[in-house]
Amino acid sequence: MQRSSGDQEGEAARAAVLESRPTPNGSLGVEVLDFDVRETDAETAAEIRALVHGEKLVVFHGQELSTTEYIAFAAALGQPQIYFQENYHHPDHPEIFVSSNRPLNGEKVGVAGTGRYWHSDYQFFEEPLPMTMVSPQQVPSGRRGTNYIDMEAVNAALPEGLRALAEGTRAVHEAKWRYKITPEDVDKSITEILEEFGALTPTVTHPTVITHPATGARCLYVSRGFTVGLAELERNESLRVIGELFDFIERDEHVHFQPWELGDILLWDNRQVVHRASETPPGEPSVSYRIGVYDGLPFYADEARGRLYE
Ligand code: 7UC
Ligand code: FE
Repeated sequence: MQRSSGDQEGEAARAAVLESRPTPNGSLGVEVLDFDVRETDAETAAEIRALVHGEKLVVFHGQELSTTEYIAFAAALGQPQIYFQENYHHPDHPEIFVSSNRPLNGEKVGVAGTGRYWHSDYQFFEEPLPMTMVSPQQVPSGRRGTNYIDMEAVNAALPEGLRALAEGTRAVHEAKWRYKITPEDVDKSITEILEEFGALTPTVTHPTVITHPATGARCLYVSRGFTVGLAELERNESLRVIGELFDFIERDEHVHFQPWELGDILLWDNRQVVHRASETPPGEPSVSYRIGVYDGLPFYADEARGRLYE
């Protein structure tokens, strides 16, 4: 970050303590050098939040943290989230969302293979999750990591026709199609499961293009994972337009792959990127710990806040 002269107001204006450089082989994000996240104080926390808002993805390496130290880092940055479904929780630490295909102390823990589709976390709630961090605990051999797409860049690159169709609309989001069956669901019909989970996660809308509350960046805010339509368009037209948006968003040239190494923490801004977990090769272990962080700002600056869909 640049040292700014004089003005001590605002997070981005403070003198930089952290050193960072662009991620190697990537088009998105920075990696922070020589910093132990256990040393995060109020000033470095403000600087990290500003770095996430400015760079969208921030990667820390070589962090050997206990679960409590990991949660303490999240708490230094903001308010750690408790995920709304308990079956995702770490048994001793509800702040930790566990994506794991390996038992912990002989018991199934968390959910195996989460987020293997393009999405932004909590997009299906009226107040989505501003920041997510993920720390891999067991990394399978071969290619494993998280894919990201910069949605400010995508918005700027949208073909004129698509932009005109999306501009001024609200996108409709639902979680129920991604619901994962739990032992309690045995003997229920698919319809019952959808109704029950749909009642817990009612359909919401957000502006299709959102304005970042800290930077003013304009970001396309839809994903194939959770977005089911555009509210103002007739059903067939809505499906056609979101299909075109998804195909444009997911073009190979828009994708940044961030590989996982043990000791990494990947921290990103859900307002500005969509992400997708890479596949784990069959039989390989894959365990990661996620913590969501509320960064103290509204999710977006647009007046029309998230609301239920009528
Ligand atoms: O299992 C998953 O893919 C989790 C997904 C439904 N939700 C993650 C989130 O925070 O939006
Ligand atoms: Fe996710």
